[in-house]
Amino acid sequence: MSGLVTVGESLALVYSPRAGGFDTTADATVSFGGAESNVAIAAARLGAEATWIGRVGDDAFGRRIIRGIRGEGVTVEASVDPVAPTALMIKDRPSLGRTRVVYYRAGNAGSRIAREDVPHEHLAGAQIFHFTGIALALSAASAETVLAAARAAKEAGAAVSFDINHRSKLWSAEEAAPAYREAIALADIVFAGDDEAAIAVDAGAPAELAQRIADLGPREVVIKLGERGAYALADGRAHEQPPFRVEVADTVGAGDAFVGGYLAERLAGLGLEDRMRTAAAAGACACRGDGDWEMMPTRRGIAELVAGGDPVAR
Ligand code: KDG
Repeated sequence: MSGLVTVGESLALVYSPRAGGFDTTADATVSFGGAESNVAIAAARLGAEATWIGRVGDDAFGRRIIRGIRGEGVTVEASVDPVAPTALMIKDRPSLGRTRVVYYRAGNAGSRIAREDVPHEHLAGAQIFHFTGIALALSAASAETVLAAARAAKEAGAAVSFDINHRSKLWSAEEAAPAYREAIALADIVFAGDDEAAIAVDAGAPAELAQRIADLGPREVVIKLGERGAYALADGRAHEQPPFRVEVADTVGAGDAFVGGYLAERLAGLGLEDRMRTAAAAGACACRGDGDWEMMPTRRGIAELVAGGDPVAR
């Protein structure tokens, strides 16, 4: 059915582009977010075939999410929960340069996803199945569903991709660590920030973190280092990716853009250097404006950044 299949919660997003908390600010923009749908959108903008599977409430936010993701060329397989509402995320700026995220998501539709919402025919034909640690954190039902889907996709021949995406507002590092190790052992491709990787394995330099994660099973490990670039270890080969310099408005969603860029190039059959260059460029583009996915680049956006902005030499 699709090159890339992702499963996870997408949630309504209300954010203020101006400095000032929602206790006083009058302006708000309504959109949506969700790590797994962000990755699907990022990959689709780069030409990949992508599917997002999730559960939304029977409400305006749920309909907006479905329409918005479909509008980006992503196939949507969404169940509609008859009882629980779509989750909500609020993002404001208490002061310039500081973003504050608040969730209203406990027990909402996305965390009530169940195995019936991810029938095996939705996974058939996937070359890559992608999920994140957020889906493991939301609820036991969500964790079970996403892990069962990952196993089924793997059995059907897909590569399993896992991004730790630790959310300290959802669970503690101590609670999360064994779940991350279980997901890593199942995955073929793992993405993590260096701080996130250190939750699953002992802290260390990027090369040490990547090796420790690879020792748990995955063949490809990518350590995302934000403004310091990224480090990859794939089939025993290391690659250091310098960052692209951009003016940063908001970093939320940049990690998902990075992952979407990497997976799109992997689906296109490109090698490690190309995957990492596109990933870093996509992540940088996503930082240039507000919204969790709106700034994700097309091929033209990547080409312009690569041509115009030299990676920072360090
Ligand atoms: O990576 C960005 C996403 O995490 C965001 O769009 C929403 O799922 C989300 C979360 O939990 O923060």
